[in-house]
Amino acid sequence: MRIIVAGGDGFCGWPTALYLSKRGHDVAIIDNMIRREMDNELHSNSLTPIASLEERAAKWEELTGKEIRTYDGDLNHYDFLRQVLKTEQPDAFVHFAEQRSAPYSMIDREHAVFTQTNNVAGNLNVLYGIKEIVPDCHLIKLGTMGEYGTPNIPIEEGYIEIEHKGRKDVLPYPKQPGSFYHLSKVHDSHNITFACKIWGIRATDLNQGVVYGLETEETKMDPLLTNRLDYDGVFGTAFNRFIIQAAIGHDLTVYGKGGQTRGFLNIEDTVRCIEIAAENPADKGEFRVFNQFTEEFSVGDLAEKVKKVAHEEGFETDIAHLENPRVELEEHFFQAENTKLRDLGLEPHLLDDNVIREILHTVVQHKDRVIKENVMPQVSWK
Ligand code: NAD
Ligand code: USQ
Repeated sequence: MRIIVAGGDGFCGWPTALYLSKRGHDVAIIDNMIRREMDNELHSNSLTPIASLEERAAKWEELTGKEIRTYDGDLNHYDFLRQVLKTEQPDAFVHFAEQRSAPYSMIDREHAVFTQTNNVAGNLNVLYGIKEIVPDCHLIKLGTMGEYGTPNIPIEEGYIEIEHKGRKDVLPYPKQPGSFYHLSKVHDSHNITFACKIWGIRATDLNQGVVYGLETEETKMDPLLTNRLDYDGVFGTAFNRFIIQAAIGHDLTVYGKGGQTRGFLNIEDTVRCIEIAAENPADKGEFRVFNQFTEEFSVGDLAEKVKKVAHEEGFETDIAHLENPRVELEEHFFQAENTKLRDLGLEPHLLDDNVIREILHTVVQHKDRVIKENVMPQVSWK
């Protein structure tokens, strides 16, 4: 298949592009490098040193003989996007290219407005581009489990059957997101639902949980192919942050009580889920929703798991319960469906001590790059 990976310079996008290329797909990347600019804005960095996208793609071609074409540009520049779609004629458009940090979206008005403009308008451009230029192309859109929030009933995959005043219907599952970033994903989902209905676009919304790990078989092939790894209080995510904190002897930063429970998955499963979605496209006019995570954990449990392995490896670390900078439930019911991707063939990489140990060993090699002032959370929801 001809596949565009938008956001293909990022944490999920880069390993996905390599994986799809390795599996024989013809891959092109769109990215405007804004994530690298945000590192500069935040005086932060990836824990791992990352090569430029051109260097990465050239190394991949040298090692495998497979070309990944790269387009440096913004989804919000519609003429640019149209041109790429005309040139590439993709069968699938994998859309990772959004501002993805909840704390970044909560810094102030400017960052909230940027997040929603970049994400919602960018996605709308993709929908128009597909309608206008490649109407059969399958949109594979990265959503988030956080669209659902933490309701006191089980979470379904996108839709719920409701009986009300003696009548029944299957309706979109209620959304109660917890940041202006998570809200941008809800707005995207609504726009895609509508576009599928009126134009007959085929789309899959992948409501992904929190991704952990960094390496895949492909990124390990050469240091120039290494994936980025975020650890700061803005872009770092819970589990990866805990492992890096253990490596540098920092207390593990559990926010509040630590009962916040989320869906998690290994980056090695992210890349496979995208392949599964691409190879099993939605029907024309169908807006399909998959919950993309493999296991549920509370952040407190994850911190305990990291602490245990870190101790075994000789790293002394404690768990700190910080005042929660976010507004969220710290103890709640959480039970979410995730059978659709498994039914299509996903065989999860589950979390065990060896997985934690392996990530810890990778992280330790780069621990001197950590900018310590960036580890504590600095963005408040209030
Ligand atoms: P990332 O920030 O590492 O990568 C996103 C990439 O998109 C960056 O390289 C950035 O430069 C690019 N980009 C952003 N806006 C763009 C635009 N307007 N035009 C072109 N390029 C643009 O993020 P990630 O962790 O790889 O996440 C990828 C996607 O997966 C996001 O949509 C995110 O919401 C979703 N997701 C991520 C996680 C996670 O744990 N990382 C979990 C669930 C969902
Ligand atoms: N948390 C801590 N300590 C930390 C960091 C986070 O306790 O040091 C807590 C948060 O308060 C929250 C939970 O861990 O309750 C998850 O936070 P996170 O920063 O790991 O993840 P989140 O902000 O939800 O966002 C990340 C990605 C985002 C994606 C989302 C999937 O950045 O792109 O959409 O995970 S989900 O959470 O399922 O919506």
